[in-house]
Amino acid sequence: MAYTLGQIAAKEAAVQPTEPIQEIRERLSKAGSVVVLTGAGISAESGVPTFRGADGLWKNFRAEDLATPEAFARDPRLVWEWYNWRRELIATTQPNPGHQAIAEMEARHERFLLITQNVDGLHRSAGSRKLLEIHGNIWLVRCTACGLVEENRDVPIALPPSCRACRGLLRPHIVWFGEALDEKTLDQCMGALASCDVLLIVGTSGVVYPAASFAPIAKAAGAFVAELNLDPTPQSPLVDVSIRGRAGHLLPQLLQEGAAPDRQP
Ligand code: BV8
Ligand code: ZN
Repeated sequence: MAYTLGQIAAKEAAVQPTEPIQEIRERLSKAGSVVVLTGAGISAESGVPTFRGADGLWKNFRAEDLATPEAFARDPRLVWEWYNWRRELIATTQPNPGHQAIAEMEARHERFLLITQNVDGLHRSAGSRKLLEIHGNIWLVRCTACGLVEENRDVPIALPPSCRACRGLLRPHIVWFGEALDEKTLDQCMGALASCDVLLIVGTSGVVYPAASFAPIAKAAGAFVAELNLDPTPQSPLVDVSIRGRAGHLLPQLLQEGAAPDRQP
């Protein structure tokens, strides 16, 4: 039987391996439970510098040098000046289409959890509520003497900041290198990773633990794991699908019902 050119093209299209973005879209549409893990890359398009990329320096300081209890004990004013600089910058930023797409994903999935390493608060501003900020939040301060935690949106915060309850020295309510994550928060992450059908990892270099262990944990538990990231990462070879690209461009495509994926501009 002779096929027309149109029939041949249709047959070829039918056997094309689904585009990676289409595969993730299909997995999400069938998923009972979805977990999303984000890092600094999702806030890059909002103007928030990343930690390790090309622009990955915060005012010429490496996070590993200043985001530590030792640095704060040695020079609390320097650490607070660094956080004031970041607060001032983050205060001028808005969520981008990547943050908004994840908030929409939460609305579409009954069982959903967003785990973010970011401290900028942009996911909450975009409407995400089923959210664990595992490294804390730059708008929260904690008293080093009595442990009081409260929101403080002063930009800049007057230095040295003191606790309104006991006058103790305040610190950012952020998890620094060498500090343990909140146990309950970590348990919630582990529970979600052990039972999710899809783990979507967006905008993280996958080098900071324990977040860097979440992909293999979910994979071992049987989840479909996908990565959306500008650069390849140590977890790229481990995941089922890894797509190079900008979060603000790729994430909204995951929400388009059945649309043909458009190519990177
Ligand atoms: C813990 C808060 C145990 C600070 C952060 C030696 C001594 C002590 C500890 C360790 C050690 N060796 C290893 C460790 C463990 C350590 C660790 O992992 N270190 C690394 C550096 C090796 N981890 C810890 O210390 C953790 N705690 O292990 O505790 C313990 C147990 C009991 C008792 C005591 C201790 C705590 C880790 C938390 C550290 N705090 N942040 C602050 O922000 O002020 S981590 C910091 O890095 C940020 O939170 C950030 O989110 C995180 C990870 O970075 P990324 O988000 O991935 O950002 P990065 O710039 O690296 O990558 C961005 C990616 O996006 C890039 O790949 C880029 O290609 C991509 N991208 C860019 N633009 C876009 C994009 N993608 C898409 N679209 C775009 N437009
Ligand atoms: Zn206090």
